[in-house]
Amino acid sequence: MEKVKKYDVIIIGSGFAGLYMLHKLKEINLDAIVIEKGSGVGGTWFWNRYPGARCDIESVEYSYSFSEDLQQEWNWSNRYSDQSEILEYLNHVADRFDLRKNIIFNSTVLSATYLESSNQWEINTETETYKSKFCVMATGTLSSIKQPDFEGLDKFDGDWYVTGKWPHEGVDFSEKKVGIIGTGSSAVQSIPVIAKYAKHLTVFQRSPNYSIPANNRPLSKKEIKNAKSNYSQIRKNAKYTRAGIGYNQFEEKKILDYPIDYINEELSTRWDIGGQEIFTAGFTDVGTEPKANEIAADFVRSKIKEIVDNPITAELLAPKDSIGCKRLCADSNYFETYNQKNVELIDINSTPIKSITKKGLSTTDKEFDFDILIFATGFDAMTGALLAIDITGKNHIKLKDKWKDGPRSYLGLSISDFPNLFTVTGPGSPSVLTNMIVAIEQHVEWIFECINYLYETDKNEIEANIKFQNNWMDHLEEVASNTLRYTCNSWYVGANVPGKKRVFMPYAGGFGKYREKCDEVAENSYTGFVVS
Ligand code: N01
Repeated sequence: MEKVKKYDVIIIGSGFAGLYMLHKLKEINLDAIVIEKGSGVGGTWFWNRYPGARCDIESVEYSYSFSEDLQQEWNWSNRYSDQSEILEYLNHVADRFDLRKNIIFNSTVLSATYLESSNQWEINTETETYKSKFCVMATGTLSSIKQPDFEGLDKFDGDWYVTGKWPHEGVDFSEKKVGIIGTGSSAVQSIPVIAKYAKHLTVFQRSPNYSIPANNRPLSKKEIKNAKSNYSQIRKNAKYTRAGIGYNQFEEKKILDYPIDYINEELSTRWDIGGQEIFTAGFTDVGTEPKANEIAADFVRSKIKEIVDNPITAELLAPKDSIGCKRLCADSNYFETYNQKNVELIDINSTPIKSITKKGLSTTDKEFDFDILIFATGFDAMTGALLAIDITGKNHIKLKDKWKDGPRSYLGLSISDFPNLFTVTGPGSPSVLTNMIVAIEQHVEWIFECINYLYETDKNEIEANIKFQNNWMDHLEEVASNTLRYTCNSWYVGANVPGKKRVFMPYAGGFGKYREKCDEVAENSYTGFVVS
């Protein structure tokens, strides 16, 4: 019988979170490994290779802060770098910090079971069994794709792709008739690029999305030099802002306190600078006050109508719900693309998709022929990747049962009945409402300190105290219910996955405050946790 491999810590996933967690644990010489499904590092940036994929937080900020040498030696080419450059950066990090030898690639974790008799996690992949004292889920928040389940897909004669699992070799669209379903961030980024090459592109839209121009451009030498000499201040600011962004401090102004001319001028300036984080940083009440929100929403709707030539198309592309309720998109010529002769928009509310056919797709109105179909239909966000693993805690409790009415955790870091299991940017933490890299670093450092504390104090187990967990969940719900994000059918509340319980999953109280809370918990010997 093959010997079970034993470690101090097993990390699942080698994206931004898993790589940094591994690096930290190596610092204190713990025996740690990462188990990774893909053949390379990168997580979301390994899989999401669709045309046009790039970050929507400026690269200078969407990068690790933990190593001064790393931030001084790495040069970002663009304001918002594309997927290939971010992946190159993560490969550089893996090599520079000598992480690869502790990563097991091409290995999917199927189950994780807590063995109470030995205080160990048993991790099973398709072929191996591992054991460890601690298990860190660095599985990502938008990493579990919604598998397309359209009727008739198996009969389609052409090629089809999912944006979140794009082929490494790329896709040739030239002379092809292409159909794309979905108009979220992935579609908004890919549509302009596909439209450049395809003979014809048909976009099937269920709900329009607000999008702000990214105004992406190469960074000048001066800007790079400036960022490098100010990194310590930028990073320091980012740690205590609402969204983990250091450059663009939120203005403490309220739309409802200003005349419309001033508001339009302010929003125009921000629209011209570009970037969803710049646009939203102008006024504080857009996310909470329906009247303020309507003014900002109206501004964007009028921009869409200015850009799009065909008034019927423009009307369809202009969202009617509140702005920022779903995550804002950042685009490069998204709305402009609908002025191209080879691009057409189909509203599938008025003419729903009946099925995928042998030749393409059929709506209640028409038959479409396609060579290629693309599904930009999103993710089972925040819980999908965790629940894809059969996780069993104390007393044989399954995470999928414990979370059947929505995820519950303490601080998005730990779950009662699941000792020594940590979730990086898990549901219950600010996570997807922040600059993910700043949120990841904060969690990794907190988990690192916690594990270190347990070793130093000779403790075996830590898990969330159920009372504190319940209080945290009540607080999360209360904070979220005071925001407009609470009100719409977004992936923040799981509304995009049929059958998923509607629960607001990330913590909306702001990153700075959340960090202070986590620090306070650690400083007080982990209040709210059962340490034994
Ligand atoms: O997914 P989405 P995404 N029939 O869920 C439609 C991050 N991200 O991959 O809105 C027809 O936003 C669905 O319609 P509706 C970012 O946080 C970041 O685009 O449910 N349509 C929607 O239009 C983002 O928010 C970047 O009515 C169906 C679309 O598919 C998150 O990932 C880039 C359908 C899905 O949009 C998710 O973005 C990309 C169906 N059965 C992603 N099912 C950056 O810029 C779904 N849709 C860094």
